[in-house]
Amino acid sequence: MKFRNAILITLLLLSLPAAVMSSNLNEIIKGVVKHAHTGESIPGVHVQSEHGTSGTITDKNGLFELQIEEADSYLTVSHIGFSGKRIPLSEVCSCHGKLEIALVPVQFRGEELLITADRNQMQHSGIYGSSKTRSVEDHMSGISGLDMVTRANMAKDPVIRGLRDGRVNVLIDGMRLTPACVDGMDPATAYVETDNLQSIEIGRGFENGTGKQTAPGGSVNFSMVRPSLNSGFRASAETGYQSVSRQQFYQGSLSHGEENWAFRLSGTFRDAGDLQPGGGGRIDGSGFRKGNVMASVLYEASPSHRFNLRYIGDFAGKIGYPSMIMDTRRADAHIGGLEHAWSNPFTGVHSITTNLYINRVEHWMDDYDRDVGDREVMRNMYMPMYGETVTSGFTSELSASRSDHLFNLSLEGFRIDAFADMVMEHTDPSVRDMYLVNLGDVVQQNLIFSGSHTWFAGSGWTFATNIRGEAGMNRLNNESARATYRAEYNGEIELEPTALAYQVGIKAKNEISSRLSAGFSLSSGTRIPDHMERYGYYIYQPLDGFFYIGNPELTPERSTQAELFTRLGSDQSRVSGSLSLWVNQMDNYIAGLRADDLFKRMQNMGRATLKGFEVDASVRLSDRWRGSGSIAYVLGTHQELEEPLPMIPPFKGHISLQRVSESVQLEGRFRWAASQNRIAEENSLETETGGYALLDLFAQVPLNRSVTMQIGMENMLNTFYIEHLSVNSMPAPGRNVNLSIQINL
Ligand SMILES: [Cu+2]
Repeated sequence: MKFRNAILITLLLLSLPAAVMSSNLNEIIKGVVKHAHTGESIPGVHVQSEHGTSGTITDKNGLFELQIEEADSYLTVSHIGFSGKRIPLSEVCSCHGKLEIALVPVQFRGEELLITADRNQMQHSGIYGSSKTRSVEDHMSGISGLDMVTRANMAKDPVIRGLRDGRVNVLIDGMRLTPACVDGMDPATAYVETDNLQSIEIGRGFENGTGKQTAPGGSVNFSMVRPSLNSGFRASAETGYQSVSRQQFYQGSLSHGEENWAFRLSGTFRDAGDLQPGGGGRIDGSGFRKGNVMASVLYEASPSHRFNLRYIGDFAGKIGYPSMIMDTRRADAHIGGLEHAWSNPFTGVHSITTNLYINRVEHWMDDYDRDVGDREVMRNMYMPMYGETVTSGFTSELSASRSDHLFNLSLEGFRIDAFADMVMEHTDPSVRDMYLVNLGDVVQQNLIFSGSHTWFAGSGWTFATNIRGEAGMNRLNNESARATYRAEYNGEIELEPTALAYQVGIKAKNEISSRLSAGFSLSSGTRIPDHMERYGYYIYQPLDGFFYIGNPELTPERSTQAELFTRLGSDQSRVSGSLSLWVNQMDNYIAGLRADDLFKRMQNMGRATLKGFEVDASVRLSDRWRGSGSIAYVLGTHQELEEPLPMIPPFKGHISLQRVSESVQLEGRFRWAASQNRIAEENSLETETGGYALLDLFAQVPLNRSVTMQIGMENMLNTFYIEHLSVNSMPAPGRNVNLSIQINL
């Protein structure tokens, strides 16, 4: 009740000055924003007077109306993916008619990857934005507030503000994907190749998530490249080598675009050997081999209807997980989706985008290459495991605007079918094999409705509210799994639980001056337990070495978050930066409660609190030189257990210096992390890790119009270090010399 009152009072207080100041009008400017190359109008563009006293966004036809004050001298126009503009009002107001503003799309070298965090473009993603040899995880590694759980040489799991797994949504073009490995060897990042990426959108926390698919930790959405119309025939090829794992890399793509249809086909192959940690040596059995294909067809049925059919296939051979007790023998993923984009369906409605998808992931792992007679867990037993998931669903989003108001509505439905089992084969042939179902034909069905409203209220104020409702249903279909659960919970157990969840949030932002904006957000919501938390049985969690038993009767976990943020400058200014301070209080926190030295049972475990901050800064030192840096910190405490939350990333940051040019591009980077001594000891087993500092150097050299060479050296001093979020303290890569050649036709 207190919380709700606080929101109301704050809202009232905030809207007061806005109401007073907006009466101080002077002149109205009308205009239209167009694409400089195609002449198409651009909806959703931010138009503001310089002192931020008023602002608006363009409607479906790219039109806007803006009230300006005497004090204003410039109009700023900005939109993600376009170069911003600053227009002197002295020129604007004398022309009286409709102002026409042409925005030039940001010229990326090759097909450069755009990375945004909380909808702001991250400027320090490095010159390797156009290099396809870099894995997706590398591109995300410079984002403050985002960390990665490392298990092996590949496939890292994103952690946002200290939360991971079901608390972070990882989406591919808005599609959900459910890992098939019960040990987390196949996070969604495993199925995305850099070559197929247009952008990575990262949202930190509830409020900054990609809106409709928000989760308490945040979200990562990988937007895949769409074929472009009228582009003619294009081809690219790239090959590269990384010394640290003797990884060879080959990639190629073909695309063709006519007036109303286009296609793109691409393939990537990676073959990596054993990883070399800092200081030398090789980690035995850490190599992998993996191929990925993507096909995408775009068809424009009419100017307002576009269809995009796409398929991603990912096929991995043996992937070594030396820090775990088994390796992946094979992993296959098929991801398919059909998107329909309907632009300007009705007056005031910009677009309705609907996506239908289905994906299937299969995962085989075993320990046949291990010496099972010489280990502590499950000695003298081979444990081949199989997992399979099918995730199908739809999303439909509508975006509309009316004068200063922007509306988004979305409906999402998805279904997960998951199965996993294992055989325990004793090395002594006289002992009979045992069979265990880890996920007994689990079904999860969820329906989600969400809506958001953004109001550009004038006087530099922006207010946003959002609301989300979710209904979820779980089922356990496999008879033996049902029997197991009944026995585990003494018969009295609801095996087909249903649950409701909600989320509400508000956000207020004020442009204090043309260079500075600040605001806050408050949100509260619940999360329905996922299929693993409810029905995973005997799931080995290598993060803490326990076997987990699910709990069908878990109730939704609540998260209440507050954030203060301030942003200095914009993408165009010489100095820009942002600061976020946040706190996340989680009640009914879902975690495994230690039952004995081997088992944990999933429970709602009282209150956990996370708090932290992120700072990002970027400076244009000259026309060519750019500096940037970031730091991030998270503090996590489990109140009920009176101990730190496990697997919280250490205080860390980076500084980089870039030379941006049409010819030779250079980047030097200094990455560091402090030690992490706040570890869980009672309920979890965790080890402290020391701090480290690393130096990297990269260069990109165009050899001629179509050939570009990239060369780099990471961890130049070959420092030995262990990342705190690495599973079972697997050492991180040592000095890595990498080289790649890219050809664009
Ligand atoms: Cu696995």
